[in-house]
Amino acid sequence: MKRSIVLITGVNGELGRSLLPRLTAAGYACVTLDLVPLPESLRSFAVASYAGNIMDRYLLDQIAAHHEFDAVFHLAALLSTRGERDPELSHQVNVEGTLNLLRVAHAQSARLGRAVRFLFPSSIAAYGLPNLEVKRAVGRAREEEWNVPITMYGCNKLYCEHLGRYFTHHFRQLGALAGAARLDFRALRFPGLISADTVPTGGTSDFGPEMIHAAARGEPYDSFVGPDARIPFLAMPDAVKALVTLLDADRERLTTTVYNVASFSPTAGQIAARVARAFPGARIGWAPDAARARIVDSWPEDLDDARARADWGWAPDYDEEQAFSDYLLPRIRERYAAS
Ligand code: AKB
Repeated sequence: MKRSIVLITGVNGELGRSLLPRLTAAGYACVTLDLVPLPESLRSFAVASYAGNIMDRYLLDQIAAHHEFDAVFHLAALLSTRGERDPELSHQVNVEGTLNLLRVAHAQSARLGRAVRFLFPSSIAAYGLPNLEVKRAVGRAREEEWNVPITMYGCNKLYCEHLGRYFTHHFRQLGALAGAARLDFRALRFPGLISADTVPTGGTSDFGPEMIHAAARGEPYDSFVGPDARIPFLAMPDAVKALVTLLDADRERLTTTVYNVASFSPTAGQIAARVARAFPGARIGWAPDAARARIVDSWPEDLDDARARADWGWAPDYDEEQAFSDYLLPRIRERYAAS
């Protein structure tokens, strides 16, 4: 039987590196795209890999002409801290790049005569809370609440959620082809992600993973947020599980195009305490950067993921204790012992 083809952009990022082997193991034929070539260690997981820019519309058209993909995982993005350093570039990559992918995937739907599924990692950054008092009062934010982000990245993600909804339900609604096959856009609002295998770059939730990896390497770490800062996190295997489960979810059961997913919500101080217990020599200091800490404070302290649970059976495998004891600590120890 012909394998279903999926296109993954930004495959060399944290999510992509974990998702690619998982999709291949599930029987998908993966075509990858990233600015830099796929590393040797991941090549065997892809049926074809392209090094290029998502701004290159000609390249995207070429990929679509050569591969009849049924689904796209559009992971390429500039994260929130990087986006604040260059907001215009953030808009180009995160919005114009996404629009290019939506256009290509939409055309592919028309060619195949069926809706291509477009999986989009959105973010907790789509929320914007005005101050800590409101943040504490809100607690677990629902998808439609507090959609007033304070970062360029958050604005980009929120707008792209709307673009995806538009391409799925309203594309060219006045045109003769208004009823033709459309896209099937599905977004996940991820909290901070923590992987045992990779360290993120350019994000503002990076203080969590940076703290853990620095301690495992025996290096000192000064946190850019204070010990009371709190946002939700998800262990990387759960993020990958959420993407793959949403890919396979029955369209008829989906009541929205955007779903929160979450698991545990420690403060930075609680992460530091776990790290100190696991690595007794850990040297964690506090050197809050007011601007980055303000961004973290504008994100909710938890996400209400009731819709994902009800519509497509979302449930994380790792709570905070399991994330550390069953996944992060054993794998990180092994990783740095080997290097
Ligand atoms: C970031 O910090 O920018 C990302 C995110 C929360 O989406 N990790």
